[in-house]
Amino acid sequence: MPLKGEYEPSTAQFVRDQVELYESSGGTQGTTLGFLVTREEDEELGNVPVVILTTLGAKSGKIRKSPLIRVEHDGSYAVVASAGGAPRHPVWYHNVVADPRVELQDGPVRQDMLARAVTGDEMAVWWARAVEAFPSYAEYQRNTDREIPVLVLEPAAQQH
Ligand code: F42
Repeated sequence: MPLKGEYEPSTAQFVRDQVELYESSGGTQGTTLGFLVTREEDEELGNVPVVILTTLGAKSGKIRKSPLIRVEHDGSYAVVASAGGAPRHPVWYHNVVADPRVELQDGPVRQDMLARAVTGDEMAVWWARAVEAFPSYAEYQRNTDREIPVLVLEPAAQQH
């Protein structure tokens, strides 16, 4: 069931712009890292694919949308709360911890998903997949004492 509420764009202009282009193009444009890095860097990185995570604001109850690196395996996804290696978790992470019902848009496909934290061996498997998709994650983790959390998203329809 899609999340209900008033959309509140991010305070970061590049995030607002990427979400706007991604959604208005039906997931055909703005679908790579190009908004976070230069076009040349994006090409060098192999045009890293990006998904849009929709969460419910833990305090405001508003709809929040965050472009994130696409890390997918067999229909499940991981979202990595790296925030560029910042000392604090990104705010969207707290939203998902507070309410695991999220939406994920991967290109033209938008799904209701349920999020769960992963630890131990499962975390190691998903972390390896994340670093393979975006090697900078490993550098971010090296540069911060904060353990960068990973949440796995599975289609809500499959869970009863
Ligand atoms: N960030 C990542 O962490 N991981 C990625 O893989 C990633 C990839 C990526 C690719 C492209 C791109 O353009 C951006 C990318 N980002 C990635 C950045 C990501 O989209 C976010 O901008 C970043 O992670 C920071 O997320 P944030 O939620 O901390 O954003 C802040 C700036 C923000 O929007 N703050 C809002 C504000 O008004 O200041 C509040 C947002 C919010 O959810 N508020 C909650 C509410 O209730 O509404 C309050 C929650 C609380 O507990 O305070």
